[in-house]
Amino acid sequence: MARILRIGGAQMGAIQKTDSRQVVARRMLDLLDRAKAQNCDLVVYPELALTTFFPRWYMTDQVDVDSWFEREMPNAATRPLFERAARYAIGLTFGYAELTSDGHRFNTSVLVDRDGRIVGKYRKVHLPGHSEYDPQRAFQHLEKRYFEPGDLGFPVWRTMGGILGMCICNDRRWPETYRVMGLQGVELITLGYNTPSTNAQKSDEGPQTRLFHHRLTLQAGAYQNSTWVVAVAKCGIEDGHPLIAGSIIVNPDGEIVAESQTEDDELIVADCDLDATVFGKETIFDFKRHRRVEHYERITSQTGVILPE
Ligand code: CDT
Repeated sequence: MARILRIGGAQMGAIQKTDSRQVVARRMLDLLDRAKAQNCDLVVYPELALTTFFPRWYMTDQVDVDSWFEREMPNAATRPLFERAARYAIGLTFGYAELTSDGHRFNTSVLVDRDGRIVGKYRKVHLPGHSEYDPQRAFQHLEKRYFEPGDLGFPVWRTMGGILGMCICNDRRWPETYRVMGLQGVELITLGYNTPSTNAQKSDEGPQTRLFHHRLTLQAGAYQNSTWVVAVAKCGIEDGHPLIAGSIIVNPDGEIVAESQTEDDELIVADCDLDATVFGKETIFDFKRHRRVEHYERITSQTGVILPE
């Protein structure tokens, strides 16, 4: 019998600076209701789903910075989401800014099972951008200022009848992200993203190029590891700053099977047969038979490029 997970990709349109967590949570509940109407098993929301993409704003006062972070999960704003999802027996994953009890700040996502329990946590490893105000850029991207790199690696979890993993936004551009999960047999990777529609340092790179790079990396990661990949945007114009949409679900052959059509709150749905990952994992990407780790040593021993003499 096929192991089918019906996935709802809950794309979210723009969240403005002034929108409260409660207003946003109501939109997430509405998307959850749409997922319930379509019999989804798991709903995937974007990166930093509860707020505007605040790393575009340069802040020097730590009190201002911490106003964007969550100190516990679930909390007052998100408890209704956890409770309704458990009542519907639907799993969830969403991103938020996490402030730990011992003062660490991460760009985090959680995986919640059908009983409303957090069964997985991932903290973003590849933080893009910079840590100080950069007057050369058309706009700021200060993730390196506000977050520490994740300290949990790329775990996967047995849940909902499969092996699931998470990454977040910029992680999708790095082949190592998928391969580390691929080496644990991952069958479905979820990720949320906030990707500006233009390049702050290259004025001729616009949304078409951005969407091309987005699909290219997701499709390659899925194919090369024979896994499903579900990528969900927060998109539209946030306080004057456009973010790409293009939420997609990619099958283990690297083909797009569902794609959003708007830049608003929108649910994309696909039946993801986890057994469809098996063929690739046992043939062309049977890692045990075909990988040649004796030639890959540089990948973990060296970070930057070392040019030949
Ligand atoms: N949120 C996030 O990680 N955004 C980055 C922007 C970097 S510019 C390509 C991303 O990789 O989409």
